[in-house]
Amino acid sequence: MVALARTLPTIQAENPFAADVLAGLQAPRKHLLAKYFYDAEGSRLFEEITKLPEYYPTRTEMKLLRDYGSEIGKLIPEGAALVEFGSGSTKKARLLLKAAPKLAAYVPVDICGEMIESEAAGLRRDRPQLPVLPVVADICQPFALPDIARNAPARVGFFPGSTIGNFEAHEAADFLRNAAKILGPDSTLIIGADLIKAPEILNAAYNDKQRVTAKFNKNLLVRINRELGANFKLECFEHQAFYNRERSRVEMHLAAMKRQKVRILGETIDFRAGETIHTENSYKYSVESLNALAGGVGWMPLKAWTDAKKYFVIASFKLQARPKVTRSL
Ligand code: AVI
Repeated sequence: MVALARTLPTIQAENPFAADVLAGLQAPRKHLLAKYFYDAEGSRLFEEITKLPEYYPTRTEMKLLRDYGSEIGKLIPEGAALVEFGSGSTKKARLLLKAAPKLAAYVPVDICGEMIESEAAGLRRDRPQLPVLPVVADICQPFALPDIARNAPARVGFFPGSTIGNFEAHEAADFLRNAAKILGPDSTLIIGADLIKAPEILNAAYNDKQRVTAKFNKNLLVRINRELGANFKLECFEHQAFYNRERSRVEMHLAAMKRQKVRILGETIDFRAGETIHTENSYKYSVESLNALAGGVGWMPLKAWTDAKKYFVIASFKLQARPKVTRSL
């Protein structure tokens, strides 16, 4: 019998996870995409991370929303639609919704349908007057808003959690352009981002004593073993996370502790001792660099709120009206 060689484009069409993993592990610098962390166990581990003493971002952003919620809420006009990008849990939106009691709709958008449907059900129970209209979509791709949100007199986007930090600069700019198209002219955008700070604090946040972040990182290998039939030996890889000052980012890697071979989808991947798989970047911003990124694609900075230690920022932006092209006679 002739074995049919399945090409990378075929695998890509059938199973993008398989194709991305193979391409990443066969690249000269091995890497995996951070979006694949979030299977059921990865999402559970991330929830655990947000409660760790060393991981300050979630706690700090929640406090900012509690302290300045009523001020931030003033950016949401009566009758507007609030669109949350990559929402997952509604706990942050709830703090904003408190300050914006009369909305046309709250539209949580997430790739994981199960999660937003169950969160939406909870919110509908607590706010029966508020139309909660989840959209299952990739926030980096164009998608349509529900009619109520599209026809509302105003739209406000909300992108908390410093998720913007997990994008490369060009991806962040693409996301911001996509958000502008989805929200439309005159809209407002509220973004939560982690700020540049002392390396010791950043290094501790991604190397917690309980090793939950290490488990979260290694869970990617568990997922690859389970879903793609690979044979990664977890005890042969170690979690590494460090702040790269030149690039203003925390990098996460999985380092091979010795020379080894791993089988995956009929391929053999060779690892040198110490060689790493780069699994995540978490970019840290300054208020100025965030404003420059957003301003560069038409989002003009309004107001920004930071905590006393300047660990985190919630920044707001208004979509600049496109300059009218006047034709000279
Ligand atoms: C989801 N994201 C903003 C987290 C971060 O801090 O970049 C993911 C994470 N990775 C390790 N710890 C938390």
